[in-house]
Order: sequence, then C-alpha cells, then structure tokens
Amino acid sequence: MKTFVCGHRNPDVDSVMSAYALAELRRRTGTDNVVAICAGLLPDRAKWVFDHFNITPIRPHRDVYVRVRDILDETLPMIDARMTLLEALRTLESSGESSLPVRAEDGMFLGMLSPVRLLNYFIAKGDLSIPVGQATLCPCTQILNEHDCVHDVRTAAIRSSHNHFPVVDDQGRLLGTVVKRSFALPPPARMILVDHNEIEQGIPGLDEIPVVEVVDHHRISFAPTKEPIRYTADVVGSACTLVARMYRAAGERPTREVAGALIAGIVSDTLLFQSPTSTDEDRKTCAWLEKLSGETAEDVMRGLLSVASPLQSMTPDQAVASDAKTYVESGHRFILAQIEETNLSLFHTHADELAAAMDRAVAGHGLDFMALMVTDPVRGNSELLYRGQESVRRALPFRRGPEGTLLMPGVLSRKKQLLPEILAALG
Ligand SMILES: [Mn+2]
Repeated sequence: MKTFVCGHRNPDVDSVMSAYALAELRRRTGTDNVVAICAGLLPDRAKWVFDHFNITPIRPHRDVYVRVRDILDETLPMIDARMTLLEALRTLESSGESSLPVRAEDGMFLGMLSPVRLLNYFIAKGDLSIPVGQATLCPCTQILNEHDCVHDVRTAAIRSSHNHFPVVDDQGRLLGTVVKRSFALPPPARMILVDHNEIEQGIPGLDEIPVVEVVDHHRISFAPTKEPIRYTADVVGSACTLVARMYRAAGERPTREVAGALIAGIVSDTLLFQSPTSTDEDRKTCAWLEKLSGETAEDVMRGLLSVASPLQSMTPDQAVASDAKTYVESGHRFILAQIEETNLSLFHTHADELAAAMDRAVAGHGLDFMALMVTDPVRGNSELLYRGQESVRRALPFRRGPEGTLLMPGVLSRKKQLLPEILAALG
C-alpha cells in the first residue's frame, strides 16, 4: 500500500522540505512505498532548494482522491478478441468470474463476455471455434475511465446489476476490470501529514484516506481518529526541526541533501530565527544540520531570498493564493494569507490590485473575510491588508498605515501573532 507524505495546500518551503525529509526517514526505517508529494504546485523557493542541493523535486499533486485505476483488479485476465470462443470460455472458467472484458487487437474495449452469452451463442450456432471478436458481446452499461473518482461512480456501480466494470483510458483502450466488491474495500493509500493537521488546510481528497501520522507545529484541530495514530507535535519554529529530531531519535544521520532541505525549511519558517516562533531547539538543530550539509543557515536564507518575491513574479490573484490558509472558527470562515516581501513599497504600489484579488477570493470561496499579511523578514515587520466583515477589522488592535493597510510592527508570525488577534476579534 502506498503511503503519501504531504504538507498543507498552498505549500511553503517548510511543508515541502519536511515532507521530503520525513519520507526519506520512513523509507529508511522500513515503511514500503512512501511517496512525498506537494499539495499543489511547488513554490519557486522550494524549487531553488531542490536545485541547489541537487535533489529530485517531490511531485505536485492536485488531490489524493481515490481513482478507478487505484482499485483496478490487476489479477483478472482480459479476453483477447483473437481467442476462439472455446479459449475464452476456459479463461472465464479459470478466472472464476462471471464476465470479463474483451480487448480488440488495437487495445480498444469491445464488450463484455459471459458464460451465458457464450452458451446462447453455442445453442444458436453450434460452434465455439470462431474468434471472440466475431461474436456478439454484451453491451456494457457502465464503462469506467481510469481517472474517474471512486466517490463519483461508486453508488451507480453498487446499484448496477453488473458485477464487473471495464476500465478504459482516455483513448478508450481497455486497461482491465474493476469488480463490484472492490468498491467496499478500504482505501488503497494512507497519509502522513506534515506541517498541518487541519483537514481544511490539507490536500483535497484527504478525507477519503486514513491519516496514520502527523508531524506538526501548529494549533491542533484534528478530528478524532478510529485507530491509534502516531502524532508528533511541539512548539518549535519549523516542522523540519521536528523531522530532524526524529532522525536523531531513530539514530539516523540525514544525508547532505536531506540536511540542506531541513535547513531551508527551518530558516524559511523562522525567518532565520527572527520570528517569535523560533526556539533554541531550532537553532541547535540547524547547527547540527549545518555540519552535515556543509552550508550555513545564512547562505541558505540568502539563496531563498534571491528567488523573486511573489509580488514580482505573480499576478495579484496568484500572490494572495500562494500561501493562503483557510480557517473555520466561531461560525466564521476566513483565509489568512501571508507573503514575504523585503520591499514593502512594492506592496504599497500593488495594494489596490491585491485588495481586488482578495475581494474575488472572498466572493469565490464564500468567506466572511480575508487578511493578507505581508512580512518583511529583513526588517522584522508586517503589514496587513484586510477585506470583508468590517466588525472584525474594527476589533483588530493594529494602527492604519499607507494605502489602506494596517501596521504590525514586530509581527512576523501568522500563527502565533496574527491568528490569536483574529480569534480575539471574533469574540
Ligand atoms: Mn511550518
């Protein structure tokens, strides 16, 4: 069974690197088929890290919904249209199934073949030596595409009078069979969450596969689980610090590449230890990783900041969505987005367009409000752009700044400094 390791949607460097490094550790400590993935496109800064440390980047995934190809029964034979009816009957017989799909010479799906159909044919013609392709096949009521989401086709399949469903690719080529009983099987994948635990912030489809482990440094808002799970949470500046701690506890030494990736996660989340979220453990862990990777935290931070900022490289809609977290709290649904920008005057010149993009997001996602926190990691300040429910904005303790922004001197952390103010403002 496949085990995914995945950080939050709109991934940041900490999410991507902790997923990559934890997948490596789980592989070394004996979990088979572990795949680190990224919930959406890789951020440019994560690409820089992979490139800089010569690592194959983890794969972006739009979702982890269970697809029809994931429940395909690969042990079931397909009937070749060139087989004789007699050979087909023997194939059916030895498979123990009541029908099997027939594949044409060019790979296309032709129809379903069942013993009853064969018997009728034999009674009518008295001959089973002709090729299957020349016989009349059973028209199939439900042909599945390999990319169909199981949750979309399950009900119709279970209600269907058929027990076997042929699966085709986008070109109509037959790939195999899904058996009705497979719709009742447990999901074919499991999930390890890093750098988040709120399902709302996770990759779409997360609710369909069981979470077996969480490694996180955020507030806990995780649903009760059916089985015991491994849960590692602590108040540190970066999920990568926790992953590094797990390497140590397991007696495993990170490779140069893994150590470099972990440094990148730590310095980007702690803003090179300036953020109030950073702890002594983050610093000490980073010092250990520096020895293993041969690079200093300062160099890695400089490299990360050399990658064009969101405001330089993205449209306003992309910029406000690039690191956006959704929260549902006290009956309010809202997004807190954050971008890092060492040049706040660039933010001021774009404030109107960003506000318009936020208005579109508020309408599009049915939010009560949205706040965009623009953080200058070099000077250690942030400014806030707020759209939506006016009463919440009025309850926030921040002074007004230029271009309709709110000033947040010394504020660097969305989770530790902005979220509590927002929650307080909700009353
Ligand atoms: Mn993090």
